[in-house]
Amino acid sequence: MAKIDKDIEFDFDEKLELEEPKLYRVMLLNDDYTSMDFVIMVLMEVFHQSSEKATAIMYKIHEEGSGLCGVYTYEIAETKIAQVHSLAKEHQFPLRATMEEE
Ligand code: TYC
Repeated sequence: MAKIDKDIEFDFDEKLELEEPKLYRVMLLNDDYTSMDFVIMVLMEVFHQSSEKATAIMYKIHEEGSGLCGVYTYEIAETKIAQVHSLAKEHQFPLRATMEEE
């Protein structure tokens, strides 16, 4: 293989290693109307949290205004947020989720 080809191959590999996807924190926001049980259900079903962790996260959101549910790539984070909003609408709760870059 010619030297020039080796150099191109090396640069290509190095570029692949450096390009990691950005990650986004998905947060749930507190409100006065969504039931605690519904938030716990969302944390378990959408964010795959255990019952104990889901309960702890729900109380943190309730007390502090928002809380971390999980960290994902952009498209997964967007899908999780859409799932939360769809479930909330279905059950007539105003629950909102947002994402912020890590
Ligand atoms: N504050 C709500 C209540 O008292 C519970 C709640 C917790 C709502 C977390 C939203 O993201 C939330 N029923």
